[in-house]
Amino acid sequence: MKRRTFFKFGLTTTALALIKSNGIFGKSMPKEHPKANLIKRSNIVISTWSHGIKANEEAWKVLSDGGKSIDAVEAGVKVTEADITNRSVGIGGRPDREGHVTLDACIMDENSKCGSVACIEGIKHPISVARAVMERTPHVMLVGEGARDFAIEQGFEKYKTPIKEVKKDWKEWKKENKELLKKPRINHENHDTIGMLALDEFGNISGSCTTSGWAYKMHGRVGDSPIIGAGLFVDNEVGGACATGMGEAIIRIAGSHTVVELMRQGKSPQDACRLAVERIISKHDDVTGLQCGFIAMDVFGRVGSYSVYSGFNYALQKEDGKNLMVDSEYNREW
Ligand code: SD4
Repeated sequence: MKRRTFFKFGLTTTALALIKSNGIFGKSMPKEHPKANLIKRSNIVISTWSHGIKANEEAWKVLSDGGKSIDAVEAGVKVTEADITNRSVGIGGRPDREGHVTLDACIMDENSKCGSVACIEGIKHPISVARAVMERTPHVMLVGEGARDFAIEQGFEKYKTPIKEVKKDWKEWKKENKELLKKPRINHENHDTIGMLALDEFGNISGSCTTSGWAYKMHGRVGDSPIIGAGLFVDNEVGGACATGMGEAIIRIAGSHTVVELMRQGKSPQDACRLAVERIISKHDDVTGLQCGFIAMDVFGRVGSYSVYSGFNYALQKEDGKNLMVDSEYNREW
């Protein structure tokens, strides 16, 4: 081979290898699912409650551009976190009893890598901080001041909370609820946590979950949403699940992990969600007013959902271009 030809060939091969390992823009190339030949190769995104519609739209942009599910689930729920009219997720969220808006979030990718922040205050995008915990630290979970310090050090945007309207509501609430810790009624009007699952064209599933938690909770309370296995769980060999509703009940059965393990045993996403809800019911003497719901997706692109009470719904976007609300099946009426 002539020196010039060799040089050209060598350069091209090196460039190709670099693009293959790092992508054109320095990002790593998405890996295909190990069972890619068995999996329906289409994009799907689902997310809890009607705020999921807008979140899905953003996630869909990433997926339809050939992006990875982990990028889609982060971009999607950031829309909800930034919506100051939302009272149960992100910067517009309601505070705890002491007036602090403490946020919980977690994220999990197709390689079972995960990151989480709990009880973080004054940061606009907890989900991105959770991702940074996953990618830039040796840990999985950071909480409270430590999570906030990390976020600031990493350059994440701060945001002063509670916002004015929320502070006013909290003051009113405080006047009337000096001792009582009221359980909120969770439905599609007051919304709740956003949990999102996405399947990308490489056959890989990722998930995200973010919330301001139980309105007027005790200071320091952490719900299920930032707990891997409770509010969110993904195993790319099987599928993923997210939870919404009363976090204490979801943690008691490691809810999302339970749903994924039921799918591993061969249950459909729908049956897996139903069985997890039935397990929650079986662990409580009285489930009056206790709303919990799950959404699930398997690697074959099948989805399902189930809740204790009626009124739970989720947003579903598939390849046909429609982004629709779907009413969940449930165990009982309110
Ligand atoms: C949590 N599942 O923190 C979340 C949302 C919530 O009342 O608080 N719902 O438990």
